[in-house]
Amino acid sequence: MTIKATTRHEVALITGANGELGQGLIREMSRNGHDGILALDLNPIDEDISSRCLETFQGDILDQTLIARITSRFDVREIYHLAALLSTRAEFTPETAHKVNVDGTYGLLKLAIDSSSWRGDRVRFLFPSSIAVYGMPDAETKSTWGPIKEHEWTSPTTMYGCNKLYCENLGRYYSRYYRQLAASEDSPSIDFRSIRFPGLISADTVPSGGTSDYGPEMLHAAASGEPYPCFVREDTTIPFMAMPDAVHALLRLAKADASQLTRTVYNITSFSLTAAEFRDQVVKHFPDADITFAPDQNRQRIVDSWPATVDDSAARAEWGFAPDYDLDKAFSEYLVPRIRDRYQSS
Ligand code: AKB
Repeated sequence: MTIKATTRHEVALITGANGELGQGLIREMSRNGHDGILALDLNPIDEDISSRCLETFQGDILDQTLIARITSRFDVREIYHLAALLSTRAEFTPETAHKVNVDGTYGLLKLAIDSSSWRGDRVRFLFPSSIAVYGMPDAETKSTWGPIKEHEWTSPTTMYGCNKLYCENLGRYYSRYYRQLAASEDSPSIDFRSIRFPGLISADTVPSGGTSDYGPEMLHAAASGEPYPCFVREDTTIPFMAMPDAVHALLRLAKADASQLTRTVYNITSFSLTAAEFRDQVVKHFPDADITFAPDQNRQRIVDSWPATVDDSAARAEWGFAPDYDLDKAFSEYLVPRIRDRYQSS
């Protein structure tokens, strides 16, 4: 009788798989021929997404039994940990946000370090962070500072920003310092890589729970013929990026040669503009758009604490980050045609 060795399928685990970034990432990975995508989300996973995955799980990243079931059946080589409560939603339920954003990430880092130890090889852990880790002290500093570097003004004012910043540090710890006092030199470690994204704009999904959402919300409202009262002032400036560039950046950083990377966290950006300039772009393509400004002082304060521009020179130099879409191209070649299709066909 031959006894078969128990082998587990090598997979990339994607949490928050049904979210904006998750959907874009899974589509791109499956287009690239990835045959080991494991999707996990609290909500049911869209049919179009699940058909591209080896297997999908509906459940909570805090559910240790579910995580153990996944590791007992699959050899997790890579983790794209996208699940999170975004900045606005997190302010309404800060303690829950801490559980999901910090405890959830901690559990997955533990999974990664355990898998690395079993394999004798570092599991790669991709972590989307955000401009929310920054906390500009006042309007004068925000408008005069120039592109912010990764180490500057890291005193966030939101629970979400604090959570992301701490988890970036945990990731760096598990990458470089875990068991630093152990007698043995070969303690396990993970290969943690993180990107601080600007506000993301997708043509396929409407964002929810973020504070940079006013940009994409303006556009989706205009395309669907709805009026939109924008919740920030006209002069509010933050950086944005079209979703395909965000997806490509994550995959590019995942593939980068570790020897080229000097840090675990990188800023990236495409274009910065004011909310009024965003409105102007929308009106250029949807002349009937009904966009007004009705600032919500509380959400305004959050966006005012985020930088107007970021310095992404390290990402460009070390792993070749270069966005395909500038402002005009993002609207005319990606957002507007796709959004028109979406609302015309629905
Ligand atoms: C949010 O608004 O919370 C996110 C972000 C900028 O991190 N989109």
